[in-house]
Amino acid sequence: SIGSMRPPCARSLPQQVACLRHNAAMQTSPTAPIVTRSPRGWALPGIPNLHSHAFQRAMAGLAERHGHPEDSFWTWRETMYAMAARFDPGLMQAVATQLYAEMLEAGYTSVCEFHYLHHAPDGSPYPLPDVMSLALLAAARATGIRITLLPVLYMRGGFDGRALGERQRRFGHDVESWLHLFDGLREHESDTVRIGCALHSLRAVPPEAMRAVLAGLPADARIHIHIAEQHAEVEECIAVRGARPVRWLLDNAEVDARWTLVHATHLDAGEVQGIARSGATVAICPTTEANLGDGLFPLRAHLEGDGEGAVGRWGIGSDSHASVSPVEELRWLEYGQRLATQRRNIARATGVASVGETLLRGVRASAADSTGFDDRDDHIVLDADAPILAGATEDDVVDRWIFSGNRPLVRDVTVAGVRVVEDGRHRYREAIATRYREAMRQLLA
Ligand code: NGQ
Ligand code: ZN
Repeated sequence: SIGSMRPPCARSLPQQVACLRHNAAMQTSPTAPIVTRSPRGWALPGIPNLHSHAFQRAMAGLAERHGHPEDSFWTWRETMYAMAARFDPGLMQAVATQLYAEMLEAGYTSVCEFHYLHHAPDGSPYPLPDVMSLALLAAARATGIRITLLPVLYMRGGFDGRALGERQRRFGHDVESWLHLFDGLREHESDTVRIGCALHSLRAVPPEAMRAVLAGLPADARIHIHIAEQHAEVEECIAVRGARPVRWLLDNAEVDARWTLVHATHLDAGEVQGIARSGATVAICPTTEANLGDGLFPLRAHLEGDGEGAVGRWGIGSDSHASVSPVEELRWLEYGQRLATQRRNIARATGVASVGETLLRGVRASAADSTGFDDRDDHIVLDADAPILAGATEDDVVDRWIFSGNRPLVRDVTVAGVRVVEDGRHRYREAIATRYREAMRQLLA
């Protein structure tokens, strides 16, 4: 509703500065080329993967059978909980290592790991309470991917404040124990490791707890939250908190460029404008949102923003890892809109004719704010000798990469100065896969 909308910059000074900087950046038309010809092929910046639950890689393709006459997100979640229940730190590390190697081979150079599988199966903390987090950091280190590890605060089973269900107990913290975990993990920060904050969802975090955690964070911490993914969640939020989820968040937290809103699928016009003005990034996960039957993110409206120059910022995530491919996420982001609108070339930005380049520039524009990394020197190289790129030029190579064929074109990947993928293969591909097969044998036993 227009009445409850805040003016764009009625907020603290640092936020106003961030807001202005963000608006200025978005209005400048791009000048520097985003793709260059290098001796080994076409060099592009790396793609950040803004949303991952690594353990779910182990169930990709295993929830595609009728189990219930009305299969939905909520029945999928039961299958997912059953898989989560089987994990221990060693299995987590093996699965995440395989996943991160696959991400690098596909062209992702960083991952925001939204991590909530913290405790032993009965819900009690492990003797080393952060051992699951350490397993994820070890996986990232072994593969060379940058990781923004987001330990998740997960406290309740629903908006009504009910306790966590039996299979959710592994996820739970109170504010104090979460802050303790966060502080300990911060000591692992490095060139390729950032620690941020994740609030699982408005469902799982009561308002007072949200305020307490946000007040306890350092000023530079990135904050990610699942929001407005399912209609049932929107309806419950209205019933219990008197507002739609995104509206409630904008009105109850100082949402700014440090924030990443994951999914944000179900929005009204005021929420679309509010997100654009806030400077927050939306992490869109097209293949998972399709797989789970979430609904379609309103991309065009988001890119148009508030109509006064603040445009929506966004990135992509592979989330449940039904697919591990930036090509597929970006392709389906655009295709979903075409199918729904019966129009073509939906992703648009001032000064860029190419849809592929618009998409690539879009994911780059939010990268640092969402991940916390300066990853400008990371790059991927596409195989210029691939037949499908025959005759490509700077002007069309990104469109060809995203919108033609299925052969993986990523030849090399360099992260923080290290070439971790060469000729399409992660340098430790075989050893990592061997360990992963053994982990899957245990998980499926
Ligand atoms: C998750 N995943 O936490 O893994 C969620 C499902 C929930 C996605 N929303 C569980 N894709 O939201 O409660
Ligand atoms: Zn998620």
